Amino acid sequence: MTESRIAPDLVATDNDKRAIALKADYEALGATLARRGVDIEAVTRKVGEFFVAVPSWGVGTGGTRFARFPGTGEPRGIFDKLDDCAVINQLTQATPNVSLHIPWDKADARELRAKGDALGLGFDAMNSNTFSDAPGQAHSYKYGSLSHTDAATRAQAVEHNLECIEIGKALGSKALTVWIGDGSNFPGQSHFTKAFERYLASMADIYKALPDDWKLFSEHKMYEPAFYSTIVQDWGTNYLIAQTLGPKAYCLVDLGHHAPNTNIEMIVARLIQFGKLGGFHFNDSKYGDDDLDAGAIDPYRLFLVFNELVDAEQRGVNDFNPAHMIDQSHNVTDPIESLINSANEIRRAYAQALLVDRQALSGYQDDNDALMASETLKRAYRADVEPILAEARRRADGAIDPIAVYRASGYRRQVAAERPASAAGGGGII
Ligand SMILES: [Mn+2]
Repeated sequence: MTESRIAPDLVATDNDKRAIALKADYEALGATLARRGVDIEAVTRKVGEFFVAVPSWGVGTGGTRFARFPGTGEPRGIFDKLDDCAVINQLTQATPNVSLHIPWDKADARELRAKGDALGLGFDAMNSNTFSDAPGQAHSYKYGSLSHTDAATRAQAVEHNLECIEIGKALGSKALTVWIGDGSNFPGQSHFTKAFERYLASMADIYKALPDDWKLFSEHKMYEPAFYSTIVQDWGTNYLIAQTLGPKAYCLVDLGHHAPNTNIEMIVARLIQFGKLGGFHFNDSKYGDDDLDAGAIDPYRLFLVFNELVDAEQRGVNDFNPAHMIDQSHNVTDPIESLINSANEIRRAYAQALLVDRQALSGYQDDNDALMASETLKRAYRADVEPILAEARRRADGAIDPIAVYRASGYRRQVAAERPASAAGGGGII
């Protein structure tokens, strides 16, 4: 029996209040979609089976390099974080897995697994950290980690990744995500080729230790913390890494890790075509790696990314099983509310992409009818699929209106009484 952090009665009572209106909205949408030849039940089923992993670091308040303004009742460690993640999953029924970050979430693996089991949570990809120094570590990562000029520093960074794999094995995880901050701040500071050779050699050592049923995700990011050059700066370099390492290596696309206006959906299509799309870190951005909530700035872009994913799914692309993870920093909102909303926005983009009339789209593409091709996408995007999302949640015992139930539950007030205010805490952004 799964432990509930919010009383199931509270969810049921709130759902009862909203059930009649939802039924009417769902039936009206169902009739509209039926006229387009879309079976709403099939869409609702698919949406209910779509899940996205929550990052453990996302439930604490984030910050910028200027300051961090902690909220109340912040999680004190990984066990509190798992409680918060369980609330998000209880209300959305969309986030049954948590992505851990080592060393921030280091704890006894048996205790972690027992806590996850009790809360109905599993563990998604493990994330290593060689972009900051852990207390007492022998070699500093100030000048890099896996690509460092010093062999002992590289070996230490490799060793840390091997430890992440070991912890992940004990937790039932099946993937390791590697993001490094390695790069340079000045022209001439680093030899591009030699540094990349060192990185590839280190990654090959990690790859060798990867269990056969695991995947290795490398995550590219254009800049920050390095401001002149970055070792894994874009999807091209990322693709070279995945190709060089072997079949268990894939590229991870963090939506915020690109220059403004980059055509990310096209990058996604390319990686799918060549079998190297590992998965996503979902978030949104206006200028840089802003780590804003998914769909908050450019929901159409999120839809266009999902349009490529659904296209691949429906074409039956071989071995197509990308990982879906959220990677955000919540600086001005309650992180639980942001993650609830983000999970819903990601499902919304998926639902809208499922509505695209792909046969019509293909015809317009063949006929070079640009206007109607674009309209075909817009027509799916304009559909208000909220009744589908709400119905999928209701059927899984989630909340029709998860934010309303969360606010009514008083969960934040309750944990604030148990968790003393802290100025520090892991507010990492990757
Ligand atoms: Mn990321």
